[in-house]
Amino acid sequence: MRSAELDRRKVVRSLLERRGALLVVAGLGSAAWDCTAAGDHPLTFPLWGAMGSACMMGLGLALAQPKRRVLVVTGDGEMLMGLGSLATVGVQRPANLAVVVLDNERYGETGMQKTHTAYGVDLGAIARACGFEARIVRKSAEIAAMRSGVYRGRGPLFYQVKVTPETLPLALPPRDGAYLKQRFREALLGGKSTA
Ligand SMILES: Cc1ncc(C[n+]2csc(CCOP(=O)(O)OP(=O)(O)O)c2C)c(N)n1
Ligand SMILES: [Mg+2]
Repeated sequence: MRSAELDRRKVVRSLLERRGALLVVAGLGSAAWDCTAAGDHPLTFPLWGAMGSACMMGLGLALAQPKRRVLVVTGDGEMLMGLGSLATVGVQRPANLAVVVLDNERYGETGMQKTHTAYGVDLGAIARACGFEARIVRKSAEIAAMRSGVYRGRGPLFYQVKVTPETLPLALPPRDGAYLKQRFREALLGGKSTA
């Protein structure tokens, strides 16, 4: 039987309100729509593709910007496609990186096919074995502790959030990848061309 589930839009909204200087990488599909539903923001980089690479994008940013907090918000399917990235993050150990996986146990974006987490693959245990501090989040009361980890905790942190498998209204970020990159770059670096 499925355990308690959270509303993914509420979870992401709670994580992104009063976000300050937080840098966000959003995995493709629903996770990116959730971030946009919480408010389109120049310091969010939504991936429109590149399934499996959200965590690696977050790692690159965290290493390049060690004074900034970096949050990767992605889906279980996206994370499953990039499992090797957890091992690489575990080797680099960026203290400023948190990964939040919105685990609906489905490939929601493509028709709700079950993912491996529906069959018991334990993403948190994989992350822990790679060197993350990993937590599972099932209740609203646990969101505040996750938020404080994201903004202040010692990374690398991994949160697997059990969310309801539901199809929600689309909230699409800008579609132009070059524009998104430039917008993010300018918001982060203030117009400078290099870090
Ligand atoms: C390499 C690749 N394979 C498949 C897809 C199609 N695709 C896009 S989103 C998605 C499902 C994502 O599932 P998940 O990350 O769990 O997000 P959810 O919608 O469930 O929140 C898939 C299979 C893709 N875009 N790229
Ligand atoms: Mg999913």
